[in-house]
Amino acid sequence: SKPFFQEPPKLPPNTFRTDKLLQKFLLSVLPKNIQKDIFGHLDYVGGQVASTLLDWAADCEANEPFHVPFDAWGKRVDRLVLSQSWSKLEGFAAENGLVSIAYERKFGCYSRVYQMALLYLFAPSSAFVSCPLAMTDGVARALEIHGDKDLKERVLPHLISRNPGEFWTAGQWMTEKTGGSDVSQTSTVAIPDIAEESEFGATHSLYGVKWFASAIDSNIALTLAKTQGKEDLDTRELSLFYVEFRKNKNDCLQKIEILRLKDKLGTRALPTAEIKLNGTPARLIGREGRGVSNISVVLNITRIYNAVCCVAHMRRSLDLLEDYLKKRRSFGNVIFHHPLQYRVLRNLEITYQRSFLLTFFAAFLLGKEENGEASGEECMLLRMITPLVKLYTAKQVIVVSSEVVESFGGAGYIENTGIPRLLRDAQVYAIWEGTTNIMCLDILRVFAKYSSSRSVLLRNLSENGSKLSLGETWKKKYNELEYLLESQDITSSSMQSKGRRIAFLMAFLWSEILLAKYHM
Ligand code: MFK
Ligand code: FAD
Repeated sequence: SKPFFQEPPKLPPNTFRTDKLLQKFLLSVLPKNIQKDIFGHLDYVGGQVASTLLDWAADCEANEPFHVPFDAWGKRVDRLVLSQSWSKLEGFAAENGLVSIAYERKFGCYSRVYQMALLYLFAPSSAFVSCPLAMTDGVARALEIHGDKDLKERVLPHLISRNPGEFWTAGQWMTEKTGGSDVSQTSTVAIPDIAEESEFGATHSLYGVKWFASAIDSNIALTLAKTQGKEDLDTRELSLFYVEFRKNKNDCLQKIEILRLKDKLGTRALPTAEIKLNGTPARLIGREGRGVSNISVVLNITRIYNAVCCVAHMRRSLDLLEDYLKKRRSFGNVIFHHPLQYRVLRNLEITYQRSFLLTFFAAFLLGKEENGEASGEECMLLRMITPLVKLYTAKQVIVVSSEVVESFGGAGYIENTGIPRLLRDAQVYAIWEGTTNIMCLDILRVFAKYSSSRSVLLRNLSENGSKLSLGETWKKKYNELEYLLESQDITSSSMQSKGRRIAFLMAFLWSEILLAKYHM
C-alpha cells in the first residue's frame, strides 16, 4: 500500500481575508470612508504576512542573533550579528506605517485601531520585531509628552519615519538585577558631568548595569537612573533619561558594553542583552525625580501592544490548528468533526474572541484619548483596561497555545513542525512589561488614586449589562465585583490577595458585554 505522510498545517493565503472577527469589528467601529481608505492596505498586509514575511521570520528563527565582543586583535567591538531578514522585517514595518500611523493621525481617533489591526496581522510573522516596534511607539509617545522641543524635532521624525533608511527603533531599559517589578532599587547613577558635547544635548553620564535590554540593535533608549549632584551626593528619586547610542544599525556602541545576550526560553530571534553603562551620555527627560511616572507613558503603550500580539498569536495558532484538524483523521473521521475536539476548539475561539474585543476596545479608547476626543470617564476606563488587557490576554495566550500543542498530538511536541515555538513564545507575554500580579496591583493603584474610578467602572458595566439584558451568571459575577470593590482600603494586604479575582471578574464582565454588543 501507499506510504502515509500527514499533510502539514498551512496558513490561508491571506490572513486578513479569512479573519471574520477582525473584519466584523472594523466594519462596526470604523466610519465608511475610513473603511474604504484602509481595507486595501490591510488586504495587502494580510497577503504578505502569509507569504514573504513567513520566510523572513523563519530565517530570523533559524539564524539567531549572536554577540561578538572582541575583534581578532582583542579590541572591544560588541558587534551584534543579526539575520538580514530582521532588517527586512523592520523595513516592512516602517514602510507600512506600523508606528507612524498612530502619529500621523490621519484617521483621527481611529488611527490607533487601524495601526493595531496592522500590528495584529504583522506580529505572528515578525519573529518579535513587534517588540522594538512597541518600544519605539512608547518612546515616541513619551517624548511627545515629556521631551523638549529640540529633542522632539531631532528624534520623532526618525521614530515615525516610513523610510527604512531613516527609521530608528528604541529600547526601554528599566530592569536591573535587584528587580524588574520594583525598580526603586535601581543602582544606575546619573552624574551631571559630561566628558564632551553630544549632538543630542546630553546632560548626564550614566554608570550601571541593565539586566534586560531587548532589541539591543536599536538606535536609542529611555532608561531610569538616580541622579547625583556634585556636592550633594544624596540619592534622590529615579529620573528618566534619553540615550542615543547608534546612528546607523552597524555602528559600534559608545560607552556601552554588551556583557552577553540572554539565552531565552522563547523570543529567540530577538536580541536581549545585559549591558553595562560606562559613562554613557544621556539627557534628562522631564522633571528630575519623576522617572517612574514619566516612563509609565511608555508602559501604557507597550502593554496594549503586548495584548494585540497575544491576540494575534492566538489567531495564528488557531488558524494552523483548524487547518490541521480538518486534514488529520482518527476513528473514521477528520478530527475536527469529533464532538469533543470541536467543543475544545469552540472554547478556544471564545477565549480568543473575548481577548480580541477587550484589546481592540482598549486600542479604540487609546486613539480617542490621544486625539482629545475621550471623555473623563473614558480616560479612566482606558487607564484601568490597559493593565487588564495586558494581564488577561497574556494568561489566555498560554492556555490557548498549550491546548493547541496538545491538539496537534505528538507532532505538537516535535521542534521542526514549528508548533512547540508557539508555546515557548507565548510564555513571555505574562512576564515582560509587568507580570500578572503587577498588573493586578496596577488596577488597584487606579482605584486607590482616583476616588471616582470604582463607581465609573461599576456604572459602565451595569448600564451596559442592563441594556444588553445579560443573564444571571453575569449579574452574579457583577454583584461579586461590586462587593469586592466596597473595601475602604483598596491597597490593603487582603485586597492585594484578591487582585487576580478582581481582574478576572472585570475581564469576564467586560468581555461579555463586548461579545453581546458585536453579536458574537
Ligand atoms: C511584543 C509587544 C511587547 C513588547 C515588549 C518589549 C520588551 C520588553 C520590555 C520590558 O519588559 S521593559 C520593563 C517593563 N517593566 C515594567 O513593566 C515594570 C513593572 N513594574 C511596574 O509596573 C510598577 O508598577 C512601577 C515600577 C511602574 C511602579 O512601581 P512603584 O515604584 O510602586 O510606583 P508608585 O510609587 O506606585 O508610582 C509612581 C508614580 O507612577 C505614581 O504617580 P504619582 O507619583 O503622580 O502618584 C503612579 O501613579 C505612576 N504610575 C505607575 N504606573 C503607572 C503610573 N501612571 C500611569 N500609568 C501607569 N501604568
Ligand atoms: P521580580 O520583580 O523579581 O518578580 C518575581 C515574581 O514576583 C513575579 O512573578 C512577580 O509577579 C512577583 N511579584 C513581585 N512583586 C510582587 C508584589 N508586590 N506582589 C505580588 N507579586 C509580586 N526589562 C527591561 O527593562 N527592558 C527590556 O527590554 C526587557 N526585555 C525583556 C525580555 C525578555 C525576554 C524577558 C523575559 C524580560 C525582559 N525584561 C526587560 C525584564 C522584565 O520586564 C522583568 O523580568 C519583569 O518586569 C519582572 O521583573 P523581575 O524579573 O525582576 O521579577
